[in-house]
Amino acid sequence: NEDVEKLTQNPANWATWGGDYAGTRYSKLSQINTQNVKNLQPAWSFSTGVLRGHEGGPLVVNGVMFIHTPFPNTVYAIDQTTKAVIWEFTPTMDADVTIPVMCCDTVNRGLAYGDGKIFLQQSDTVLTALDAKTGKRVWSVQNGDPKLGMTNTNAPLVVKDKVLTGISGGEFGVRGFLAAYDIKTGQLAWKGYSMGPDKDTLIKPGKSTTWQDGKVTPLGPESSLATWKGDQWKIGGGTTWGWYSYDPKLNLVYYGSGNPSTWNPTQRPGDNKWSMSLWARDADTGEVKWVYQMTPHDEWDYDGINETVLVDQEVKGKMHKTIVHFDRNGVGYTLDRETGELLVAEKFDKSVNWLTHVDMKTGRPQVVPEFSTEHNGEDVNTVGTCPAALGAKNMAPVSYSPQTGLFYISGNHLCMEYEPFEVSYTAGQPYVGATLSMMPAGADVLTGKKDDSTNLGQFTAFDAKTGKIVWSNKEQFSVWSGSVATAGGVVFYGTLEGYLKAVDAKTGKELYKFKTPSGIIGNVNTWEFNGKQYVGVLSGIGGWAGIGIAAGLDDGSSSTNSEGLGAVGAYRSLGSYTKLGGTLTVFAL
Ligand code: PQQ
Repeated sequence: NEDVEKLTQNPANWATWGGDYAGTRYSKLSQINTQNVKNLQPAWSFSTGVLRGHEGGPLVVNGVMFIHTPFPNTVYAIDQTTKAVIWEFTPTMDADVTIPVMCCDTVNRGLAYGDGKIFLQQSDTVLTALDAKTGKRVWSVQNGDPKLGMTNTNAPLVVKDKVLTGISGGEFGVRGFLAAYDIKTGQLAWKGYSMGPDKDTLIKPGKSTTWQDGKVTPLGPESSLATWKGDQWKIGGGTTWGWYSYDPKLNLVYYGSGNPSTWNPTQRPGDNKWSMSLWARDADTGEVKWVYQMTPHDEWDYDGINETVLVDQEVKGKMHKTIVHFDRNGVGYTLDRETGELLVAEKFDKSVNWLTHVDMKTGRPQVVPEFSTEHNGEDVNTVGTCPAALGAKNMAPVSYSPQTGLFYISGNHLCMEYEPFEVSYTAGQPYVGATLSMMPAGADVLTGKKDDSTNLGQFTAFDAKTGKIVWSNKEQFSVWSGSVATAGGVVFYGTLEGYLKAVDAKTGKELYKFKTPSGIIGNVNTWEFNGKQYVGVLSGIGGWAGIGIAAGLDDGSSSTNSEGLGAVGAYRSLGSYTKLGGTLTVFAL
């Protein structure tokens, strides 16, 4: 979409979740720099009136700010001069049908702008287009059925004359897809499923490719069906609840698909393609250009949905249009985004132990049998697997600075116990099939050597050209907030205790911190208004890591409490640092 592209080229705006179509989360603004960031002050704040986990971040388009809340998904347009609400919109949704099928808090990752409209992907799967000037609904379309376990948490993305959205529900046996709707009418233009027959996945045998035998190889017919038993693919997961990026020159959209359902691997023999995969699809037709599966036959819930960042880099002496992806499974992948050639695959946290390495020829992880939950079997507790199910990194998007050539990763540092059990499918009911608990990794990020560290997270700078960690700062809790890198040489991120932090992009040195009213799981965004650079973030504890506080699950019993799919026990002490509450805090010099 030319309008969106133009808006994102002007750093006064923050017009897409990633700041640009490439998802770099880099701002050319430099008024706030490494020297003066210590003088940063909160400029104003705004309470959203909602208590649960606040993901995503403010959009700023031509001076107007748009913010959103978790369920009930209220949208506010705010005048930055008066700080007055220009309009607000709250959709009508059935809480009793929607909230019970949201796996990991009632989060929403944000809005999209395009064609004079704000696109809101509601929790109940309804996709709504609002007039950006008035907040009046232009159209709505039903994207899924909550009665079948479908919900939505993702931010949409406007590409050309379409708006892209996905689906959540991997813990309910939902079959994932990416859908494109017409921005004017809401009519479905195409829908590409993560699994099933080629006519559903929009894979063109002989033309769509994958990485195999050390080369880009055309896919044969029915490449997904062959990797499932019977018709299990119909409830196979591979949902698409993360972030989508777009390369206007190649006209390709990129994203990742999530875990295969159920979490019990013994019940679903085969590679379960194309769950856990990176996808490149034609923006006009949805046809698959290439697809690459990172974690075949998942045994740990390492959803492959994390963001894809599109930057051009020299790898092994050759320039490539690359796609960079830091997966839940602990591996940072660099591929050629035009061809799908696998270039680099290295761990971005060396405590990761479920694989020795990725075989660059087959593209497959070399699994350590000790940590194979299938090898150990149903009703057997596999202990000491790192990372934990919530990954070496969860959904909080990375940032990239062209000044340093580095990626900045919001990371987790936990291991887990995982016990799969037999589960049967009932539409609309949880289809998890594993009991989990999670604990600190107790190992060094840079070496993987065991130590007595208790930190649950870190913020890491990584070189995706070489696959090397450059620096890493320990954090007491997981970093569940998306970062932003700026031309001022500063990188900003939030912490679960609620600090907004600024660090030096080159060294990681902490330059500033401020405690916001609640834990931060939102993305830090930056923009300019009346000649001044602002930094803004939503705080409001929740998400999977904060589910104990957000949903009030903690009964205070044992430190390995498996409630909240293992998160309650691991993050128990978070309650001593932060409490519920949604607030936007805006900072300036
Ligand atoms: N959501 C969060 C969060 O917002 O903190 C964390 C997770 C989700 C996960 O770790 C998941 O595995 C997950 N899985 C699905 C799915 O499989 O459909 C959906 C979601 C979601 O929509 O929030 C999460």
